[in-house]
Amino acid sequence: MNKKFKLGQSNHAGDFGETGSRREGRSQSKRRQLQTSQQRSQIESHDSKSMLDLPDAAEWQHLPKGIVIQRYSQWVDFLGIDLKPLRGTLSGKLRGVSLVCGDQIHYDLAVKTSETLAQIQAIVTRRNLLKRGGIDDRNPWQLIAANLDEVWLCASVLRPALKPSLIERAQVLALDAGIPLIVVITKSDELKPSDKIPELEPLRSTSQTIIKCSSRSGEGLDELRSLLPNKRVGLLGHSGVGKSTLLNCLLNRDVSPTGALSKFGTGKQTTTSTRLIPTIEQGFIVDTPGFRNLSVRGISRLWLSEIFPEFSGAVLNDPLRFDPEDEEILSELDLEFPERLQSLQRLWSEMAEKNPNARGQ
Ligand SMILES: Nc1nc2c(ncn2[C@@H]2O[C@H](COP(=O)(O)OP(=O)(O)OP(=O)(O)O)[C@@H](O)[C@H]2O)c(=O)[nH]1
Ligand SMILES: [Mg+2]
Repeated sequence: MNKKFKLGQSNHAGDFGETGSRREGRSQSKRRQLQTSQQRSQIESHDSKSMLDLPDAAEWQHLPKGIVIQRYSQWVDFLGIDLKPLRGTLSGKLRGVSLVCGDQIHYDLAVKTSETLAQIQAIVTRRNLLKRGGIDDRNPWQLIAANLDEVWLCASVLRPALKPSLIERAQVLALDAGIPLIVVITKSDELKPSDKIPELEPLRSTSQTIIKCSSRSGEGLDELRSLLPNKRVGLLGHSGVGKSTLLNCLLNRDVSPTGALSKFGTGKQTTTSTRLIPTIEQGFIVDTPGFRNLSVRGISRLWLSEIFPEFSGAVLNDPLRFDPEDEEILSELDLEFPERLQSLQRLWSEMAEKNPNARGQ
């Protein structure tokens, strides 16, 4: 029986078969697939600027506007007029553009396929874009969500344990995106009434808003619910801190699956993709998979002075000059929370690992 093999995405697939043996064809096919993927990666290996640039949407303004719920490799789910969920493909000219939850788009109902009802023709200029540092030089950024009014950084105290460094990282990313941040301390029912959460002391001495809540006892839920109407919120936090449970409780319906805690640290989140959920009036919440780390790579160090206001310019300019183990230096700096020097040093060093492609940072 003749075995068939696929020639992949090559535009020149028809060149094969007429010449050479099947084996030759196969290796050529592989080579071409590699070339094609290299060409594609040249388009899509976004340098910092092209990754954030969007084609001009002006000529598509006559088309209806939607908002992205979730991006898949082949199509995009979005809310159309009257918040109707629709599935669409991306027009060819948007190839290589990174679309994220919360993006506003113009869609055309005249272009359908058997699986999709519309084609997305343009992305409206973003009001803001929440992103974190990328994992390698090919991906300077990992985009999280666009057009947010607030970021809620969720952190539990005990299970999983509170990591102040995650809060500092979220502060950096929110500042960089120009989005206000609220720190939401989840699972307060697990704490003794006497537990004052000393880990939060440094934050309390700043203007950072902190809201304590529990999806079990109901503490803090009314306050959070009152923030929802017309508000576009991004939910961030480690896996298992109770983001999706909180979302379900706030909306009194199961909109996002929740899971057991045992998998914390394994990298297996319950929420596996970033997804936008409509809330009250024009509001929405973007639920995200728990992050193990929020990288600040490539983000400007200038934000550090706002997150660490207790340090002088001399320390902020070069924190590594100061030995955090040296009692004399610590007493000279007169720090109420000496451990903050190490936090500052960690972020400062990571920010320096600037992506060679990142411009204007
Ligand atoms: N005690 C207590 N447990 C909670 C609370 N909220 C959530 N949990 C539990 O915490 C576990 C994780 O909850 P999820 O809502 O799935 O956590 P998540 O942050 O969405 O996790 P990922 O989707 O993996 O990022 C579940 O077993 C919940 O029942 C709470 O307020 N109190
Ligand atoms: Mg979840």
